[in-house]
Amino acid sequence: MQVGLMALSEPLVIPELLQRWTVVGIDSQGHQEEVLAGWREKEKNDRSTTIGQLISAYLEKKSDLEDHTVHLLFSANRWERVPLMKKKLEEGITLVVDRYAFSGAAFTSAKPGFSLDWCMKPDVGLPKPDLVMFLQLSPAEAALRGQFGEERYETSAFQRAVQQQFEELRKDSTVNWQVIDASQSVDDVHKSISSHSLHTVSAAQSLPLGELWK
Ligand code: 2DT
Repeated sequence: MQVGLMALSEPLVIPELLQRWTVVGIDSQGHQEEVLAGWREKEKNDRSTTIGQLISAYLEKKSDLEDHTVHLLFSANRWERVPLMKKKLEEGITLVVDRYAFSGAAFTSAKPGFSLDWCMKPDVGLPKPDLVMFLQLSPAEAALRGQFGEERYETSAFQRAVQQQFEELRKDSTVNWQVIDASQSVDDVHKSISSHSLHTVSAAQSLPLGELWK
């Protein structure tokens, strides 16, 4: 089976991959983007699921949700996509998944009163990525990038707390974590992502789909 599943912080376009695979990205709001023959379009405002709409309004600060509730909604939003993800994987399609369960665990556990263990539980058993690429950028550098500060969670103090939780998650050797230095040039970041991806996609061809955190 051709299985490649990756989580990273931005959707990925790799010309070498496009020649051979459709890349489907599903982000935290259930937005889906398909990459076909080198052409890509992101429907930024596509709110394709009811749960996705609730999450979107919360992130844009148009509504408030209790912290446990929003955590479970994020997870439910992933689970509602699992049948589609499995179908695509069985068709030999490589999935590129933006953020995925790792952001779920890291962001909520950065809030007061939440343990990492509790935060991981709802996502146990999701399709397991063959590779997780973590694009590392200091919160100070991230703050200099465009539009930072508009959405919920975009404060440097909270981002630092989230980064610490990611460091905890990365200690889990059952997941193939690769840290990419995102302060490099766009070209170098691309080269690094490309080489990790191509290697993983080829290695994953003969492997069965795993279950996350099980
Ligand atoms: P995007 O930029 O990927 O839309 O994320 N988040 C994300 C959570 O708190 N829990 C989750 O499960 C996921 C996937 C990270 C927008 C923000 O939502 C946070 C930033």
